[in-house]
Amino acid sequence: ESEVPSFIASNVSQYSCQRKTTLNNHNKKFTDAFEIMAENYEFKENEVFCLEFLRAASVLKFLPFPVTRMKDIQGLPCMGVQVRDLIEEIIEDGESSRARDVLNDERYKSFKQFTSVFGVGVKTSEKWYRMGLRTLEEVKALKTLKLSKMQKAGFLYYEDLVSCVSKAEADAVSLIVKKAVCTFRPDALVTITGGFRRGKKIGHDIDFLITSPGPREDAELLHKGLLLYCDIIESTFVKEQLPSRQVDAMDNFQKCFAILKLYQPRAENNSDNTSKNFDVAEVKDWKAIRVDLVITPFEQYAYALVGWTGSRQFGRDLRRYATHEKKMILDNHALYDRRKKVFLKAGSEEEIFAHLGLDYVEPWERNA
Ligand code: DCP
Ligand code: MG
Repeated sequence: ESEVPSFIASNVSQYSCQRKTTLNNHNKKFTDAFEIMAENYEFKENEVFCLEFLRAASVLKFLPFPVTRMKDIQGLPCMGVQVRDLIEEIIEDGESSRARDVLNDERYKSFKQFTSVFGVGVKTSEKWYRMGLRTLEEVKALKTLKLSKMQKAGFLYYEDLVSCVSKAEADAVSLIVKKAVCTFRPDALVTITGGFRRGKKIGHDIDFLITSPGPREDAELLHKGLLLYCDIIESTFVKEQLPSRQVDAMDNFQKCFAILKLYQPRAENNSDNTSKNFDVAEVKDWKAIRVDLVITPFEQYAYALVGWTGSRQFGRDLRRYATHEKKMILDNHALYDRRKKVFLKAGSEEEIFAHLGLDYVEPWERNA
């Protein structure tokens, strides 16, 4: 007799692409703890344990009620021993000592700081940590340290980039990007993807998908104007190539990890700037914003849209579902049916779900 009578735990799919997960999370205190555990395992490059906690978090995000007793999770998928222990602890003590230990762990704290810099991932963090570095101050002070162009930009605009992007800022940037793209490609289609497409009110970056009908891909598009930092990755997609089987593989679209200079009126939100900067004339009237621009051929647009809308966990489960339940291979470019040995074309997200035999899941229900 759970709070929601119609809810049957054993009917919950292990795949988040068969669940509808909105942003209305009734179990945040559990999922926050799981995500801390997952991140710690990610820093240790323990993918199996990392995914175990991410899958469990995703199941609890979907639950239509808050978990208050162990009985509430009976019959649910992805509830391994580690996960159940953590849930039990949080039910009993209101918080998890294991998650708290992670938050206080020296290595975790250093990796958390290091990876907060644009261009710094687990590999670089590992290297810095082994060198004895523990804080960003120590990294910055070590003048002999060789930084990539991306990392230099990451440090230069650090404060702006760690303060998240708001929906209003995303909308403002969207107008700018659309205007810029349409000046030389009037028929281009520019779509916000990522968290903002799923209805999130804040994000760490803004993701855009750009395509235009017709055969020509626009290499020009990314090679101009308005960017503070831009790292252009050229397309490496080869026609007829099979979708990648790697779970978290990068796609091969031409893309640009950029930092955009968003001018904004010096309003109240710049007040902390004023207090640090006594020279009022110097007050900065712009904010650095992380933007990902992805250029896709028109016929791959629907696949790219599903992939870049995420969530990351939703995407992982779609691919896992395709592989294990349908003998198909899915990536951000295509869907390949291994039995029929054909590529399945799709002009919309709905068609992709239909090819996979899945009920359509709206973008705002993909917050797995
Ligand atoms: N993605 C992808 N391939 C990549 C990078 C990302 O398919 N190489 C997908 C998974 C993500 C989505 O694109 O769900 C957007 O990536 P983000 O890291 O920007 O994630 P979100 O937009 O979901 O979150 P945030 O609010 O942190 O930006
Ligand atoms: Mg994003």
